[in-house]
Amino acid sequence: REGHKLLTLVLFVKSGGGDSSRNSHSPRVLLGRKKRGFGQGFYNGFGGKVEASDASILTAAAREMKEESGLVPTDLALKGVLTFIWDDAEAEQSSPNAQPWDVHVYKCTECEGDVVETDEMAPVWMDVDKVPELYDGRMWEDDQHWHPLFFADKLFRGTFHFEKTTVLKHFTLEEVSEI
Ligand code: 6U4
Ligand code: NA
Ligand code: NA
Repeated sequence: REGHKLLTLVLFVKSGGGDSSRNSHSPRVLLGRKKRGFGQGFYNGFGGKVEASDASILTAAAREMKEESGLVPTDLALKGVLTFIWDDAEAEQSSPNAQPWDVHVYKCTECEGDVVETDEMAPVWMDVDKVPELYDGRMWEDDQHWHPLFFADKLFRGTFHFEKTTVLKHFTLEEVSEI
């Protein structure tokens, strides 16, 4: 949308089973604890701003994934578009969140390369069924709302209004048939 900043977010999901060292057959997701910048301290997927030099939003997502995790995604699928709005006075005065963001959320199921820790992200594999434990303040507050759709492989759109950068005020979220 015009006047919105474009960003990406990639969650790499591996199906469960086949690993005898694990008790759980839950699928796993690669999260990163963000070490700097916007959302510092939160566990999240990998991503960032779409740059003018990116050929597409999808290639921007792949670029950010490589930069922040060392992995090159070979299978990315768009699952959702999330709009984030900050309407508190504090946010209006300061970038980076003075204008709404449209975050394109991708599911990755295949990557090449090895996971590395970067300046931006400390990666960690988590059982998907353990992710809700992080809804105690270690993730963005919106995640607990759209994760169930994402991990059920649904398509979705949502708008989340924040105040004071990280406090969710209200939101709308819907499953959609195409995106
Ligand atoms: P720099 O440091 O300028 O290179 P860049 O990596 O381009 O930044 P960054 O890391 O600030 O961008 O992008 C923010 C990341 O956080 C994107 O992947 C989107 C994600 N994000 C932002 N708000 C979010 C929210 N409320 N919930 C969520 N992810 C969010 O799940
Ligand atoms: Na980033
Ligand atoms: Na980045």
